[in-house]
Amino acid sequence: MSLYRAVDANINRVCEGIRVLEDISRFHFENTYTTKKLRELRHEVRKTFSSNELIYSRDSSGDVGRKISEASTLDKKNTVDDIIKSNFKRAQEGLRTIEEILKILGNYEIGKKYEKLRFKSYELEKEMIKRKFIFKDSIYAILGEDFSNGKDNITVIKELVENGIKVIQYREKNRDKNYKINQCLEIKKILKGTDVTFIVNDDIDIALAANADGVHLGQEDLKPVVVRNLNPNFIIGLSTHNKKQALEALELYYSNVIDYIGVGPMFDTNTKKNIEKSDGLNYLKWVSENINMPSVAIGGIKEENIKSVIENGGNCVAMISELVGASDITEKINSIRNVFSTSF
Ligand code: TZP
Ligand code: MG
Repeated sequence: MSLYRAVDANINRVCEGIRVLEDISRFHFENTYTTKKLRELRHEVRKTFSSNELIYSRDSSGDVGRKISEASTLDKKNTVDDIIKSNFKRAQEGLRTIEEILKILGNYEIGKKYEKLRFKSYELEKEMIKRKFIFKDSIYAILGEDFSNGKDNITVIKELVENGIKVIQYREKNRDKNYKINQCLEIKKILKGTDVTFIVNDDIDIALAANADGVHLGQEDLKPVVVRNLNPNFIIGLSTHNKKQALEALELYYSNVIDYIGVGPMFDTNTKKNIEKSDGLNYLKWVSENINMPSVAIGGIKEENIKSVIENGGNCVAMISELVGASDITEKINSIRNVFSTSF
């Protein structure tokens, strides 16, 4: 039956598309997480429907579409993003064809399975294009040996990663550069192959040398536009403490200079010296209603007050002492997640 030819051709097309994405994920992003997910998806596409009909129906030399496809230049691509987009499209369109045809060939249930795979591919697409950074409903952990009860940053970061924390910032105010770069290089090794985003506070030189995912800047640090020019791929965060700074930051976000803002301090904290005050939760609420860009609430956030942060529009919360200073970090993360109902 000729329609089996279409199913056969589309299983191949979908698998080819996913294979391209897998290789981008593996060799370009070095991301074991998405590579693994894509490989699983490809195997599922292959094994969900196999029948002799498919092999008997195969006739690529007689395919009327082949000549059209070989002559076409519509598939020209310029960037990695183009490759990602077009290959997800290819996989999704193919899955849709398989699904529809199987449903009318008396394989309704298998058609439904392909529908599920198509939805899986939409999820994966989101994962792959968001540059690994997850802001929504997420804990943003910040390291600091002055606050971690004698534990060094390496020990702490291992615990954070084991507990599924996805965004981690390196912040050391009282250490020399060599100490910091050595730790950051070690951290990069630990994070290799994970989907954890690694941000360095203040030190652009260290962020560049350690090949971190980004930097977090204060109002007094090097101007974000200078940093953006140093690395177009950095995730750049900027601390803000009032409406004026947030509005300026929004302009920077629109012009692709920064990627997110810090909003705070929410509450009193002893962790940061010479802190610029903010209107706390009121400021956060205003930001959540007026500043349409990713933001991270920070400053004195604890398990007990996190609910109020969420109620005032916070969805990503940064913590230093509450996390790294916890006597049991695993337990602390779990109880925070209970309040926050997040798995990140
Ligand atoms: N920026 C504003 S408040 C703050 C920073 C870095 C300190 C946050 O630390 P903690 O221990 O979570 O209050
Ligand atoms: Mg700073």
